[in-house]
Amino acid sequence: MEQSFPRPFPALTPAQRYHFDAFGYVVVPGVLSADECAAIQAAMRRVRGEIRARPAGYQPQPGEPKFISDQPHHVFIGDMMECDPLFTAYATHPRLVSMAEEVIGGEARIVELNAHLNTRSPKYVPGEAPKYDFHNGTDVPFSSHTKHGLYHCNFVKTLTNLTELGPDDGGTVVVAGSHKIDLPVEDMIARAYEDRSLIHQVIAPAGSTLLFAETLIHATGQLRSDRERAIIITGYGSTMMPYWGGAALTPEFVAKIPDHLRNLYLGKAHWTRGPRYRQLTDPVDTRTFTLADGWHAPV
Ligand SMILES: O=C(O)CCC(=O)C(=O)O
Repeated sequence: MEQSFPRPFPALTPAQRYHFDAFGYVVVPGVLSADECAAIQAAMRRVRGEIRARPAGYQPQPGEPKFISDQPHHVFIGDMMECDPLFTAYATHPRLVSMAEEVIGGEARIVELNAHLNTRSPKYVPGEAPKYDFHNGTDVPFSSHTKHGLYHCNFVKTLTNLTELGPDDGGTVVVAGSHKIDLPVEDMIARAYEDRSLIHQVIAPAGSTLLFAETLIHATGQLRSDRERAIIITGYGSTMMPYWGGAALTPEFVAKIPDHLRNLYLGKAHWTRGPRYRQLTDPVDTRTFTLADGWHAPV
């Protein structure tokens, strides 16, 4: 893939890599510009409006987006890969793919693409210590390995906040360090509620990416402000893993995927997983990549 799909490696600075290892996540600022955030947000809001305008009982056709969750204050959009070229550009952004590969320790494939738009919940009670919908996507013993002393996980997410996230703006919360701890998830969540310093929350400028291992326990944070939060998330797995983001990609979309992105989109039915490893002290690859370097699928 490398010759035809230039991308940085390593994608993280040594300090970012250390932070990821210690806590199971790292927030990388400045991945998307203000204009890129605005453009993706506009596309997400357009899609939300189109889905809401459908007649009652409408069954989405192959390739059409849908709400995974639909509440007045919170929509969770799935199956969105085929409905706007900016979404494919996000999922194939070379720096984001490379961040995921650094965590996987090998070549990545896209396993899902989702977005959330949310405002304050009507259930919000000022002053009450929040409870979160904590979960993880895979378990520690199955999905983890180490190389050169660094932690790797075969299921990774790149979650970019398209709006500013101050302390009251509902940034993602995580149970720090849970990506390495093979204990029952509910026990770890209980400990985190007993000692809330274990719960870290994303507070970051728009355009920052939360890179995390899906072994890490995480949830949507509590939104207390009057602002709407917009985030877009790609899930990546090792190339041998299946696509699991809702409906399968349509044959029409698959036919458009350029050769150099076929493994990224479709994976590879083979145990050769294209290892990609760094040492902690390897300096970051500083080449600049923007959303324009991602693949804008023709519509
Ligand atoms: O809303 C968030 O910040 C987290 C989203 C999440 O947990 C998910 O999409 O699985």
